[in-house]
Amino acid sequence: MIGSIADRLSVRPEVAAALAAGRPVVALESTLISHGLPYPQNVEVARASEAAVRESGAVPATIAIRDGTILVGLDDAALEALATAPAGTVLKAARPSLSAALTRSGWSATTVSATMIAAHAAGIRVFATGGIGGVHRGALGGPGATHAPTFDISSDLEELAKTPMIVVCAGPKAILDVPATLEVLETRGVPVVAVGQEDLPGFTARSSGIRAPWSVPDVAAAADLAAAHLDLGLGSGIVICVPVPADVALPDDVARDVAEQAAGEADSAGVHGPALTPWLLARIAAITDGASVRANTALIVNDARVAGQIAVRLAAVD
Ligand code: PSU
Ligand code: MN
Repeated sequence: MIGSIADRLSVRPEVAAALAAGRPVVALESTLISHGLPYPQNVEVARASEAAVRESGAVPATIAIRDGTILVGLDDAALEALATAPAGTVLKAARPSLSAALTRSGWSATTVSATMIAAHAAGIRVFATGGIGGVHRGALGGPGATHAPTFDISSDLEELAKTPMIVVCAGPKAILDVPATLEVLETRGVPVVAVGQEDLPGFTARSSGIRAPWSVPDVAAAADLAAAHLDLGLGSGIVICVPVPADVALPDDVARDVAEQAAGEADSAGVHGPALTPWLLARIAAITDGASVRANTALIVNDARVAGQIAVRLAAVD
């Protein structure tokens, strides 16, 4: 037998020491490195995210899987190896593919769901990503649908329902059916909170065009609400949404239009399953001539910085 998740963890000494002393730690995911961004932007953003967490006063722990072990905290050589691994060799590991990832050799990158599982097992409470996965367009059919429902709903949403963790992002990815994603999160007991604005942030755009279920004026208020949510022991996670930095944001209507165009093309091309999200992100990068990648990298680093600030505030009141 290979043991439980906790048995498979290898926690970097710096991270283990911080956790043991109650100092702030922020988990970072690795699928955005292997599947979400092109090289070299992927390794640059991984390094910059770690630096942003440190500038906030917390310790970063990028999580990935290598040769059957869940690494909680990657050193620079490991980040580079993951970012440069030949296309197709890195498995995208989510809750349903964790057992496969842990029983094969080589690299697997962890999505939001798999990163939450590993981070929670390691005792980490705060996690930063770019945009959470959710309900894909066409997942539920509906008016105007050209085919039967695909039921493509990210395992990120189920994980948020059952793993108590603070997830900092720039909103659900704009490629998704955002209203349906919010409805699922509400049903499953996951608070979704916008920071500094009433609108739900729209991933590479400042606004999704939808009002957020809840909003708070600043990061400190977000941290306090998130701490209260975890304290109550409800079992679910909480999503803190921080808008992409204004200087690189795509205009709201552009972000929505390209997402719709790319989703239509993916449908025609028959792309589905775990390959869909990476395909859409790459297609949108091409359509926007790299502008979406600039926004995506900036928002990831910004989320890491804010997650660090939240982790610091949590550690201070413990
Ligand atoms: N945020 C980004 N880029 C990404 C992701 C998040 O800026 O590539 C990844 C996360 O790992 C998330 C995954 O869990 O996309 C969602 O994939 P899917 O829709 O197949 O569940
Ligand atoms: Mn899916």
